[in-house]
Amino acid sequence: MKCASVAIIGRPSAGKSTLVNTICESKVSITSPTPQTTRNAIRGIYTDTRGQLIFTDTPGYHISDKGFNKRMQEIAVSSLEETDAVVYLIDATRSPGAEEDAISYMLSGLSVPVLCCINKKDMLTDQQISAAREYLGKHMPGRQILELSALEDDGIDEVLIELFRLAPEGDLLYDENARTDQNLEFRISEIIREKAMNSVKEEIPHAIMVEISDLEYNEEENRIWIRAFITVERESQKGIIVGKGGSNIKAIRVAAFKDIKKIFPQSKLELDLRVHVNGKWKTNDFTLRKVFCETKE
Ligand SMILES: Nc1nc2c(ncn2[C@@H]2O[C@H](COP(=O)(O)OP(=O)(O)OP(=O)(O)O)[C@@H](O)[C@H]2O)c(=O)[nH]1
Ligand SMILES: [Mg+2]
Repeated sequence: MKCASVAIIGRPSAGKSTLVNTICESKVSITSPTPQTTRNAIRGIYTDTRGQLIFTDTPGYHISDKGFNKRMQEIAVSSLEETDAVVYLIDATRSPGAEEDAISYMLSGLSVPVLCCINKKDMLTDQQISAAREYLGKHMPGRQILELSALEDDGIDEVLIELFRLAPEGDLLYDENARTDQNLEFRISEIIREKAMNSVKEEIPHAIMVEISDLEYNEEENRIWIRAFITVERESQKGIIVGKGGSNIKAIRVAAFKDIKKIFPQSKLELDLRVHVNGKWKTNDFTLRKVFCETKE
């Protein structure tokens, strides 16, 4: 039996979270066309007869105004050295720039195996593929290169074969049916954040936060009741999230409901979604909690 920890590294929007979801056959990590969607290190677990691969989906590396922070890079490198393998995902639809150079520089010095994966094969021309191969050949010499489409589940088997080949012998660390180690509240809040992010444009997606204020299970009725708050930074953003006559928040609710239901297929589900402007919501939440408690008693 084999067991390995695998970190997925790449630029924002390279498709890291999509890859984890495709491999784990489940929405483990949320995705969107907006760069910097993933905000935490998210674990996705894949198990078959060969053993277990524990993936860490990471927030995309990006260069801030101050450039790549050296200390941050050192931390990143030392934590990557503790994994059994690294998947370096490249989005070859975009030409590599300073960001890609910084990532490949950081990864090229690692002593752990790095599997270079050219993603979005479904969209790539032959020229783009050979340009990516040339880039990787130069910046990641000696590392293996695969091509895949995380979105269309193409080339994934080859990635798994290679990762299991690299994996050390070991017992399973998680239950064989586990797909992620995230707690329920976090998973639900991330699903809502994904739907909210995907419902708006430009800078608003980054202003969105989601908090679950209540999560209750009524065993008698087999009913799950969730109340969540979508928090934004400004009143104008709240208006956009709510939409005309509440149309946007309704659409977010319907889409989130569908995905959350997959976590609880056998139970009745109630989802109460509200929008708040950051800084104001805590007092309101307290009132709501109180009201709710009073109703319950
Ligand atoms: N055509 C195509 N699109 C893809 C593929 N993989 C990912 N995408 C799209 O690329 C966008 C970004 O995907 P994510 O998985 O969120 O990217 P990420 O690397 O996790 O991004 P961050 O979390 O922001 O760092 C989404 O719109 C995906 O649908 C692929 O293989 N082909
Ligand atoms: Mg992501």
